[in-house]
Amino acid sequence: MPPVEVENHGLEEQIRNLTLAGHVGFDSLPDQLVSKSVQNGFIFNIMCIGETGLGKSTLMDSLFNTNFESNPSPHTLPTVKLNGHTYELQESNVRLKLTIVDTVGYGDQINKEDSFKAIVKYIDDQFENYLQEELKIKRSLSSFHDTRIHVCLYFICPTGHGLKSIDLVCMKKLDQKVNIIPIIAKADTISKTELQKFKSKIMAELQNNGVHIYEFPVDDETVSEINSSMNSHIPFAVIGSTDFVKVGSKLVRARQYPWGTVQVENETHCDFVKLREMLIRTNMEDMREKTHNRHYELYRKKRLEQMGFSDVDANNKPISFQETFEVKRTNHLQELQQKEDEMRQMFVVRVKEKEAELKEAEKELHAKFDKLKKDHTEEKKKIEDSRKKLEDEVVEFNRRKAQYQQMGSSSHHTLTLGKSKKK
Ligand SMILES: Nc1nc2c(ncn2[C@@H]2O[C@H](COP(=O)(O)OP(=O)(O)OP(=O)(O)O)[C@@H](O)[C@H]2O)c(=O)[nH]1
Ligand SMILES: [Mg+2]
Repeated sequence: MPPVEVENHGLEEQIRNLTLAGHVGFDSLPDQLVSKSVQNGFIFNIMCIGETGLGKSTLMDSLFNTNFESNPSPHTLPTVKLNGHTYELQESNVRLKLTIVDTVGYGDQINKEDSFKAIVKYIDDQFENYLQEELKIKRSLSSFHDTRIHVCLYFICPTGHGLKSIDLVCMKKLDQKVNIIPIIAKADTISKTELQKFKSKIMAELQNNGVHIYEFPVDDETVSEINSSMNSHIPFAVIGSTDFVKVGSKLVRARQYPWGTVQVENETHCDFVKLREMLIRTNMEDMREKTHNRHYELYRKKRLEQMGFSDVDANNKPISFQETFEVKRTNHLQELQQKEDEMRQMFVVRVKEKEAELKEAEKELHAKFDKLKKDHTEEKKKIEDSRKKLEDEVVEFNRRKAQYQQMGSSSHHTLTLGKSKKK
């Protein structure tokens, strides 16, 4: 057995409980942690998924009691786009960097089944960015703008008829990647009795399809009571508004109808307050933590495995990152060497081929040259023959010419004589 293990084992057994004789001061650790966190500020990223015009922007304005000044989206986009905006908010001395990501054109396409792809890609991209930062030699995670989505508010259309197939497909695709809180949008358009049935129907459908939504944690006793009671109210039926109405002496967020007024923050009118309480005031840190410890961890594990890293080797024995890296490096070098050898062999073959080709061409050229030379000699011989013939003819011609001339001069006398006789 390696000595290190023995030592560790010994150490564990040696831990003893001691009582301090007086105040030392490390009980201030939680305070140090709080002040450090406050100094750094917090990051929270929300994704709103829901059909166009379902009240996403209005609800965000209502939740954070501000005006994010978002523009309505068109209904005619060919694909779903994700649109993120980051805001710096401050409440007392706590700074919050809030990012709201909106799905633009969700559910507007004819083929709705593909709507989730852009969303899945966006969520994975944010995980990937974080992973890449984490894998850097020189990391700066404390100043890194973490854009991983901490919560996804899924806006359900208040039809009263249960979930649409796009809702189930999308939530199923996302449930291992993000904390999903389903909410019934524009809940003022559905009656009180219908709402209860609608809620149970939605929960039954989610359960039947194995969709895991985010559950408020009940393991911390300070919030377990409220969280478990709130879990039974999911999906929250919410109403948003940018209008204010005077109730008594107070201005409250409300929607006014010819027959009456719906107050956003009135718990008998809708679950808006419950959502705000759970999302912002009670469980924001839990969602940040679950995103990091559960969803990101899963992504990281898958990605590292894809890259070929593992905690155990082929024989199920623990293997360190360093060892895996060494093995990969050796394999890589071997592959490189093999490739180089192959290339070299290929090069030799190619050179030989080229040489043979060249030789062939040379041979052809020689043959061509010989033929030309032969043709040339033949031609020359022919010409020579014709010249000889011509010369012979010339000689013959001259001979005849001389002969004729001779004959001519002898007959000339006769002719001249004859002529002079005539005269
Ligand atoms: N009845 C009712 N209407 C609402 C509610 N919330 C918003 N609306 C109205 O619905 C319309 C669209 O609201 P938005 O908040 O712009 O919706 P959105 O989902 O952000 O729309 P896009 O960003 O264009 O996809 C506006 O006229 C709002 O006044 C609600 O709770 N109940
Ligand atoms: Mg909007």
